[in-house]
Amino acid sequence: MQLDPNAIADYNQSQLEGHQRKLSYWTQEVATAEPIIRKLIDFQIAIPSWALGTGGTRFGRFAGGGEPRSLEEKMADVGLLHALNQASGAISLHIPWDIPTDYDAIKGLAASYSLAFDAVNSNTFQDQPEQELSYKFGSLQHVDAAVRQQAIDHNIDVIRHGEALGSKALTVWLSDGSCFPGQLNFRKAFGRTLDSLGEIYAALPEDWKLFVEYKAFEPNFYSMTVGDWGSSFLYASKLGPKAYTLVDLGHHLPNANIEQIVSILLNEGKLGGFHFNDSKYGDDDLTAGSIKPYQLFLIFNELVDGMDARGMNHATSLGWMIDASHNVKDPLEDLLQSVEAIQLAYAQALLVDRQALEEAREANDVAQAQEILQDAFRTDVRPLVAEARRRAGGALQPLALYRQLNVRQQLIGERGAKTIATGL
Ligand code: RM4
Ligand code: MN
Ligand code: MN
Repeated sequence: MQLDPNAIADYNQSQLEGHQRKLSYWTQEVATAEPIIRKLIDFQIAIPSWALGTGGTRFGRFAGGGEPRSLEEKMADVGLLHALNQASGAISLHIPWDIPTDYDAIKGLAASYSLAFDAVNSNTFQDQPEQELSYKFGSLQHVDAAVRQQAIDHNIDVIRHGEALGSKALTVWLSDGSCFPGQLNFRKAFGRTLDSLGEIYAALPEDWKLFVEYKAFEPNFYSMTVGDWGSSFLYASKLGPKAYTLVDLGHHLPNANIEQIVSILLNEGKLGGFHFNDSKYGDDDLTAGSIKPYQLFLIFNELVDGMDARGMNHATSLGWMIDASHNVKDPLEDLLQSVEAIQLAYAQALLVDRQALEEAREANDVAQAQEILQDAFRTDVRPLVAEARRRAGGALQPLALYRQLNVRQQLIGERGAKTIATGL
């Protein structure tokens, strides 16, 4: 379905007075309001194709209605999100869940929704029905060279799909590792993985990036071959300048200081991409900012600081993506909430008085340094984010309008009440 183009304008008109009242404080009192709004307008967060259906756990999956049945319908869903918030202007495809059959038609469809193709993702963590060799004991690390070759070939195939669509990056997330002590020779597993990644790297087009995503545990529970930022950084450094580390917020051990990790990787020029989600325990894949919004802000604080220190463009230098797949909410509502949470954290980070913060640090004024950060975090920046959306042509309150328009009901009418999206 396409949104009625007048629906957003009519809705915004009905909300305008209240919005302007809240915004007037910003436009009258805060000198940085305008540049922050402009940065927010530029900042786009890619939507992964696998987040458009209801997720599940290994105990079950309770599909919602009107889930997209094809790549075309997944793109239509991202098109809806982008029409509502003007901040979800890219889709990230997972191969083989989303293999395009007609590239031109898919590219045309993307253009009609103003969507770009973000990083493409390979999948060697599942066996596919027609696949010859199994990944049960790993893919790029496998003891059998034929399995490694099959996984390498798959990744190169994913690059070719991405090239045809205009993607500029390949994300490799490996489930490789071991479940029991003694199962794996760590040194050999690292070496084989590095060699395999090297072959994939060699097949990258000149202007592409390779993102090496790490994860501390699951599905392997004793060791993960790309288990932390240190090993990802090592692979990326050994591979070369087109290889970067990708940070997925849910892929750390509890209480890890992710903001410090981000700061160091950025400073080394090796942070490439980001997967946003939130968690209480592990890779929970909950809505960004739903559990630890202060942590999300602290991460953005380091991102803004580190990108500015290197003169990087906030919107285009790194790959920004949501990677969440929760079980109980309408996926589109969830994604609208995630994008908003990310924008709020970004806007708050832009508010931080960096000069005052540095002065407090140099003076060892710990309380003042904390005050400066918390002052930004406790500021209600929702009017700024809403204004950025309005100026870009989106809805002042995307979730409220989504509900008012009964979008889910319309999707169920179009697609049926019992549809299941490919993906997790
Ligand atoms: C993994 C990881 C990857 C994602 C898959 C679906 O846990 O986060 O980024 O592609 O899930
Ligand atoms: Mn991820
Ligand atoms: Mn994950």
